[in-house]
Amino acid sequence: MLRRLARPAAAMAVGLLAGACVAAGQPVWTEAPAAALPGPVTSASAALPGPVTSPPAAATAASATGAAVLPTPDPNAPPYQLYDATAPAALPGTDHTLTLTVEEKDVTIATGYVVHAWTFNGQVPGPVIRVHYGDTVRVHLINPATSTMPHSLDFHASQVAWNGPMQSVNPGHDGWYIWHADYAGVWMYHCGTAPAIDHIANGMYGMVIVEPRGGLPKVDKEFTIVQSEWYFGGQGKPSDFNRVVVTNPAPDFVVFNGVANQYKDHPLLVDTGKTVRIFVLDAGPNIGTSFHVVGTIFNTVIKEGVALLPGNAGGWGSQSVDLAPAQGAIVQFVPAEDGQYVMVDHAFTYATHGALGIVQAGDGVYKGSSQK
Ligand SMILES: [Cu+2]
Repeated sequence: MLRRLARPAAAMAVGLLAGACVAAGQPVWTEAPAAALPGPVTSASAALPGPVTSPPAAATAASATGAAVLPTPDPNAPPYQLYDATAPAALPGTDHTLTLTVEEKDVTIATGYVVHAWTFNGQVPGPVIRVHYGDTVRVHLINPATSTMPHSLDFHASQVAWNGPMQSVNPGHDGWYIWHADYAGVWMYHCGTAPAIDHIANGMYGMVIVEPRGGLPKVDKEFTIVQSEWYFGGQGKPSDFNRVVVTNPAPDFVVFNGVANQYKDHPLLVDTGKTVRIFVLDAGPNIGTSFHVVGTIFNTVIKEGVALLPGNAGGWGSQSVDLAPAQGAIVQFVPAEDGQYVMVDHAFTYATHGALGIVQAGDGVYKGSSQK
């Protein structure tokens, strides 16, 4: 049995490492009309005025293993585009047709730092796709002729053969990836073109939410947070591949929704005493998260199909959710009083490199109500 399995496994490994071409004749890749993905997020709905943050501390411990010294921030770099963390509504109906278009473009990932990213629909992360258990999702991947390389899709929410719809699409071509939402959860999607680590490190990832049977209960506020790393390769250049692939990675920036410290500059606004739900995904490519919101306790954690729910018999709660790369969770908490609650990767070196934001309850002014 082992011998029979060894050859296909080796062939797959070679394919993953060496890259794959468009698989001619694959029945799942057919021409069909496309519809634009509803509701890609492009701007903040509730941006607070505030000081421009200083860039995260530079990695200074230069070594032969992955760390490097960041150049000084470019004062002429365009400001970053705020990624709206508000969770989108679930797509209406049960059979969805979406389009993801590859766009290789410059993206400001921290104040003063620009990466030539590879994106889905021009944004990092790609659009959040939210559906219900049992839905069918038909994704049209377009790789324009202006692209410099093949790209592809891998939906972790799907059950498909790797050598089927995940195959790479060359520039100037398109393809279809059809999947069924057989399991609820917070899932990763990403470009899987070899080396996949490079395509993820350059921005080609996003979140899928599959709501459970019966849907999720309505809460006051919902957000999506995707944590990932950037390995800066120079202004206007892709990530530094040599530093992406070392076994002790030292990213220059660790970010929520693509940009260092953006929700420190523009807090997420919530209501005191009401439930906040955050869909969290760790996209890596290399480093997990210990996602924590300072001053709150998660009364709900649904991580990879395992649930801690409010009202449990023992009165259990949770302080942080640990996610390895390509794991997702739903967390919920209730801000007890007006004030600011800091959202971090509690592996604190990564918080100092950009994985930090603020959840602001009420007007954000602490009034001492919890201390009576
Ligand atoms: Cu790609």
